[in-house]
This record gives sequence, C-alpha cells and structure tokens, in this order.
Amino acid sequence: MKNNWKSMVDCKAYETLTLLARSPFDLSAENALTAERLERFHCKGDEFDLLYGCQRVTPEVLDALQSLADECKLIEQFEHMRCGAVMNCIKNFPSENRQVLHTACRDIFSNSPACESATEQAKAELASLKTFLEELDQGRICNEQGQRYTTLIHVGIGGSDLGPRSIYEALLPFRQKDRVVHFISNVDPDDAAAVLEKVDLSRSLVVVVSKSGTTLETLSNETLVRTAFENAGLDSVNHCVSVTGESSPMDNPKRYLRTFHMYDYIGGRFSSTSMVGAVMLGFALGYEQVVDFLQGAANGDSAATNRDIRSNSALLLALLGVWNHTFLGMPTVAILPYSQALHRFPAHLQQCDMESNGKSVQRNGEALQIKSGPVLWGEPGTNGQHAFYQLLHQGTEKVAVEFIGFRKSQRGKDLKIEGSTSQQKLIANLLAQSMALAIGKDDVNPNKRFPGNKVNVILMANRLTPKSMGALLALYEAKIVFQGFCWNINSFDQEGVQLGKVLAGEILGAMSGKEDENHLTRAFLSAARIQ
Ligand code: G6Q
Repeated sequence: MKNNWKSMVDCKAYETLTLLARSPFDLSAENALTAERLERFHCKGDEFDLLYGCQRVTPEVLDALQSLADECKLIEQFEHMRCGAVMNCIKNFPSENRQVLHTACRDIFSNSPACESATEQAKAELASLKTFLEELDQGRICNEQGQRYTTLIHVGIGGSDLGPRSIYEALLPFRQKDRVVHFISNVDPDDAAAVLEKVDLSRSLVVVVSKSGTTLETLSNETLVRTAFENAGLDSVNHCVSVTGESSPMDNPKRYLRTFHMYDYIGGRFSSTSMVGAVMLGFALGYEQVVDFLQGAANGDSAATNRDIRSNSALLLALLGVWNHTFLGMPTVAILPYSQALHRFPAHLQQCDMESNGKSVQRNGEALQIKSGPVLWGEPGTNGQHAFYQLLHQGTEKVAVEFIGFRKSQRGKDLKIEGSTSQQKLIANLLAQSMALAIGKDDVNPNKRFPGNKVNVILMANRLTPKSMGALLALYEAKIVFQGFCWNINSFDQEGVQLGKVLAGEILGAMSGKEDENHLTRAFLSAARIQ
C-alpha cells in the first residue's frame, strides 16, 4: 500500500456531515418513527437484516455518508486488502508491514479468489484438517487404550481464544454427540486447574494455539496441561496438536501429534476462520459445519464489497458508527445480543474492535486529530435489562446500541406460557427496548421521564446457525476494518500491548531474584506486599 489513502477529515463529505450533525434527526419528536421510516431504513442482507430507523439519520445524512465512503475509497481499500496489499503498516516507521488476509481463509468457494496464493494455503490446511477429523472419527487417531477422543482442551489467549470460544458457545446445539470443548486462556493457575479437574485426560486431546508460539500465558498453560498428562502416566505428545505460524517454536513434530498452520498475514483477532478456530470447531461440530460457517463468512465478505451503503450492511453499520462516534460524540457502543448463545460474542468484539481501532497515530505516521474507536461492551438481553439498561435510558452517558436478534430460537424447545412463547417474549423485549430508547416518554415527574433520542440498530436473522454465525463474524470484521479506513489508522497491529508485557517480565525477573529490582519495581512490589 502506498499509504496515500485520504483521511475522512480531508473529505468534502466531512464538512457536510459536520454541518448536518448540528441538527440531527430527532427520534423523540412526535410521529418521528413511522412505518414508512422503519421500512425505508432497512438493509436486507443474506443472513442479517439491518434495521436502522432508530438512528439519528435522514436521507441527506445517508447521502453524505455515501459520499464519505466514496471519497475515502472504502470499498477500494477493502478490495485491496482482500487481494493481498500490505496494509498493516505505518508510513516511514518500522511496523509489522504485513498483508491482511483473514478473508482468504473463507474465500474458498469462488473460482477466482481475491488472493489465490493465500486461499490455496487455506485450502491445503482445510484438507489436512479434514483428514485429521476423519482419522479421529474412524478411531485411527485414538488414545493409548484404543478409545476415541471425546474432549478437546483449547489452550490459547487473546485472538487465539476469544473468537473461537465465543463461536463454540454460540454453536453448542450443533455439537457432535460425545464431543465437548474446554478452554484455558488465563495465566491464572486456577483457570487451567478448573478445566483439568473436570476432564478425563485419557479421552482428551489438547490443541495449543499460538501464532507466535512464544506467548507466556499459553506456554505456561501448555506446561501445566502436559504435566497433568505425565502425572497421569500418559504421553502428552500423543494428546497434543498445535496451531501456529510456520517455523515458530511450536511448529515441532517431536512435540505435537499434528500441526496446523496459520500465516503472518492473519491477525490474531481476525483468525477465527483460520485453523485457530477451525480445528476446535471441526472437532466439536464436524467438518461439514465448519464449511457452512466459512460459507456464511465468505458470503458476508462478498456482500461487503457493494459500493451502495444502503445495500451493504457491514459498510452501513460502520458508517452509522462513524456518524455516532465522530460526529455526534458518542463514546461507547453496547453490543446487546438477544440470544444467550451469543453471550461471549461481545467479549470477542471488544478485542476485535478495541485492539484494532484503539489507535492515535494515522497510517502516515502523524498524530490523529479526531477520535478513533469507541469503547465497546455488552451482555445478552434480557439479562442486561435487569442490570445496566437504567443508564442507557436515563443516564448521562450517550451509548450507541447494537441489538442482535433471531426470529427463531436456536434449539426449538419452547413453550407457550400465558399466551406467548419465550422466544416471542425475547423478541418483544428487543423491539420494545429499541423503541423505548428512541422515542422516550415524557412525565411530569422528572425521575420518571425518558428523554429518548437514544440511537440503536437491530441486526435480525432467522436463526443462529454455523452459517449465520459466520456471516455475523464477517459483518463485524468488515465493520471494524471500514471504520479504521475512515479514521486513517492501522487497524491491524497492537503496539499498545507491548509495554505492559515488558514491565511484567522485569517484575517477574525481580521476583525470582534473577534481575536487580529497579526503584519503581521495588516500590510496586513493596506497596502490594509481594515478597
Ligand atoms: C490479536 C493479538 C493478540 C494475540 C495474542 C495471542 O490480534 O495479536 O490478542 O492473538 O496475544 O498471541 P499468539 O497467538 O501469538 O499466542
């Protein structure tokens, strides 16, 4: 990449939007929300429809957002990314300098993939996964007693944990009989101990996932797990597979039964559709379901290349986010899935979004003059309603809300109680919250007044399946990438996590007596009463 993409502040549309933001549409005005508005501000997607009538936008604002997308060449940049341009870089400064090709992992259905070489690598890894899964199914890979493996322990952290874990949780009903996955991520020894206490090691496989093969937490947890195998009289090599970068310290056939590769052009937090997620999902759900998941994501990527913002939900969601954050000054976004299965999805998006767009340097190396990514957080509804929705409705912080819902329940086990099923109650609550946030309610008692005008969107699909999960993941990944392009930041590195790692190393050195304590290390250890 030449690093000469335009920042949105240099666009004509930026001025137009700044002006329009002085008097945004008032959702709380009488009859502001009409059937016509809700129909009109509705973007139909392959899996998810995006309902955005409860945004403070008018056709004029949408036209200006379209101009912004065109002037910033958002689609061209997305296409460049998919084709293998080096976009993970900062001009004139040392940086990771890498391609950004997570989309290649699922671009396996097209006869002309955007980046053929990367897709070939993805296909080769998938073929090797398929063989591995067949060997497991047929019992050709089995334990010391010839029994099949029923449990997988997934060891990894950050991008090597959050996405896969949230997707596994989301797709539990699609699990194969007698297959279960447990995750260990935190270096807190209690995390590993809690998992090791509940599994039958003799029937357990372990997948150690680390792109670098050097992550402290993952290596420590791997050692804890391997020690548990050795203590149980089992050879850990027979039970461990790895997912790692080629020629990393974990790319070692002497230590692992099998190794699957991920490549430096796939960022950790964007790696769920690579072997990072696929090995675990393949074990749990079977190969065909992995293919469905990838198909959903591939369809999502293709849909994200549409230039018309009104027909491209990922791009539209990104631009509405920019409108809310940059122009209307909303500092946070709440992701509120009305689906218990998605209970870890906000945690995954927290990383994917905030590690990508929590930046203050532009791609040209200059300081950013506007705000970059918002704070993201969230919990499933309706639990959240009984927790923090008070602040959404009557607090002083402005929160942009993204609801996610499904017309049908995932497991189909429901009952009509007092005239409605639980799924109907769930959906009724979602729609009611969207409406209440937008229109508000006046009252003579100020404490019972709802100001309204609180922006929200609804992403609505039929049912949470491997395919719709893949689509949802790709939609959010594309949203994050588009926003990074708008703000002219490099969404693909994470230098901000380095300093803490270095200092933790120094403190550990001092604690084990290997390094002299510097005065600050000593002060912190002493204040915390750590010997
Ligand atoms: C994600 C980050 C980070 C990474 C973890 C684990 O984009 O790079 O969260 O995934 O630090 O790294 P390894 O996979 O190298 O162990």
